[in-house]
Amino acid sequence: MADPFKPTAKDRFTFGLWTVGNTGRDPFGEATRPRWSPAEIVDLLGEVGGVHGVNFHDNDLVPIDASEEESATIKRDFAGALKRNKLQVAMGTTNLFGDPAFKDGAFTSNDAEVRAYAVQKTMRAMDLAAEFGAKIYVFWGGREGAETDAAKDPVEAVRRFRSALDFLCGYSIEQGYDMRFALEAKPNEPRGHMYFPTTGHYLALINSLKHAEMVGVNPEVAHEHMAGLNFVHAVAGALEAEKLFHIDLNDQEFGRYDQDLRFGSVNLKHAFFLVKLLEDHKYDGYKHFDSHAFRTADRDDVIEFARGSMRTYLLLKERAKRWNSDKEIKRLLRKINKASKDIDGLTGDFTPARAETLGAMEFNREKLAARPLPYERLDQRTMEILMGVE
Ligand code: GCO
Ligand code: MN
Ligand code: MN
Repeated sequence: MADPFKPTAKDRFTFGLWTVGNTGRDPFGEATRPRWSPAEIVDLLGEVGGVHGVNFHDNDLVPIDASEEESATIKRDFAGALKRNKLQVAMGTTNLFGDPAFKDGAFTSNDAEVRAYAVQKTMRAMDLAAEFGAKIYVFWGGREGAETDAAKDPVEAVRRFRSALDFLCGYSIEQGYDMRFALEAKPNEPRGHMYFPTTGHYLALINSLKHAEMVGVNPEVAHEHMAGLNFVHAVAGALEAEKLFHIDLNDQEFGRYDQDLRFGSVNLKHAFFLVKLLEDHKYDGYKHFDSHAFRTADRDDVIEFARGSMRTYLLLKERAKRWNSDKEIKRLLRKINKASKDIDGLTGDFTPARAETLGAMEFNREKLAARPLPYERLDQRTMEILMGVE
């Protein structure tokens, strides 16, 4: 029998050049793996098998100081590797954090010239992403934050960020790129504090944009967990608002530095409810593994890391299906949900008549409080399904 947990391009799993290409360098130590060229990384992903596509920051592909000739060679090699490995470019993004020019932010910098340079760099990065057919463009404001609020008015920072996005939406429309933007929040790292710390902050901003319809979010497991929040609920908010345009999957211990661990490797229960949510709501966008292999990994182990990320997703997808069809779960769900068309209708659209009826109703608080909610049983059965007990 074919392995049911073997990914195919249809699963829409993607990896970034900077994720599988991560060299293991950290603030305390040098690289433990060689720097592979973009084409070599695409070959590695081809070897992994079942990957849909690859994502890049402008400077993952073309170094910031590359000459036109160097840039042309890199792009040609990269295009060749995509073709021979049958991989797409799924998403593009801009590096607005690495260069010292962005030491105090990009779109939110106090320096008008830095702000203009950041917008120009993004326009060029969008050109590059469009050249390779990317239709999703991610904005992660790596340096959009502060260590001291004496430096700038945070309200002004929000306005500057909005104005850059409005401009870049206009640029995408005018160029006919047909891109959708996905905004990625993070509470801290590399800045002490970021101006858009959670997915909820971005969901609120989007409604104030000139082209709100083309802008959504790119939530990341680790980022929401760093803030001590429930990632599943962050994604639920985005799904309900029809703004889940992209997702960054990885894992993270609560209360630690940004760890970028392999999806599902820390918090299996959270990962299960996340996969169940995405599958129940038929999320059909890209699933991007924004994580790094352990610093101890060599090339073979990086391949295992990439395979493991996809395999865990597919295993959890199967467990979610199992959960949805489980007799005991179904019985418990029926027991805990007390639907009533009549009563729900009453508190639907407001009318004075409904308010009058509702106002006159009598509720028996003791009876309501006495209703059983066997959530212990439900949660234990959930855990057992997760642990493979049939
Ligand atoms: C991080 C972020 C980045 C972004 C990437 C895409 O914590 O460093 O998650 O990996 O996702 O820059 O814009
Ligand atoms: Mn991250
Ligand atoms: Mn990310």
